[in-house]
Amino acid sequence: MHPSRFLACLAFPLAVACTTAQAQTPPPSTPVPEPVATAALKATDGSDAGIVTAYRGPLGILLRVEGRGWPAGWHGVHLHSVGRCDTPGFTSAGAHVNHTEARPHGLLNAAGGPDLGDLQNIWAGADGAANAEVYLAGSGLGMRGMDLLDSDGLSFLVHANADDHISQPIGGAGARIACGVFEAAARTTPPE
Ligand SMILES: [Cu+2]
Repeated sequence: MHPSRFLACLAFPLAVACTTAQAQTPPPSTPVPEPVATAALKATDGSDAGIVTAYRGPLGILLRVEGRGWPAGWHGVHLHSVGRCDTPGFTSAGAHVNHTEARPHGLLNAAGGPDLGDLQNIWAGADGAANAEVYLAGSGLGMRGMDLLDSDGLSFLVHANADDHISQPIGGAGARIACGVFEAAARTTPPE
C-alpha cells in the first residue's frame, strides 16, 4: 500500500479501508425479483404503447410501467376487470376491478373508495415516454378479482387525462388510449 494511502487508512478507516475491501471481495449474488405477468400495451391504432411488468410482493403487487408513444402529460391508469383489449375504444376491458361491487372510484375518495383497480397517475414526457412504478397495496393477499391471471384476465388501461382520484366513475380520466392484457411472464431463472 502506498504510504499516503496507509496514512489515510489510519485517519479515515471507514472511508478508505472499506473501499479497499470492496475492491477485493467478489460481489455477493443478489436476488432478482421474478415478474409474475406482463402486459404489452397497444394504442387504439394498434401501435406499440409500451409494456407493464407485474411483480408480486408479500403485501401487494408492484407494476413497472414503461410507456411509449403516450401523449405528453398526466394519464390516469387503472386495472380493468376483463383481459380483453378490443378496438375501438377498449370497452371490452370492462370497468375497474371490483367497481361493480358498489365500491366507488378514487384513491382519495373517503366515501368508500377506492376501486381495487385504482392506481396513481403517470406522467408522459414530450417524447412520449412514461416510466413509473405503481403499487397496489393489499393486492398480494388474494383479494377477489385481483388475480392478474384469473379466468377472464385483467387489463391495464391508460386514459387520455389525469385521474382526479375522487369523481365518478373514473375520476375524469377520459378516453381509453392504450390497453394491455396481463399474461404469465416467462421465468428468467429456473425455479429452485
Ligand atoms: Cu380506467
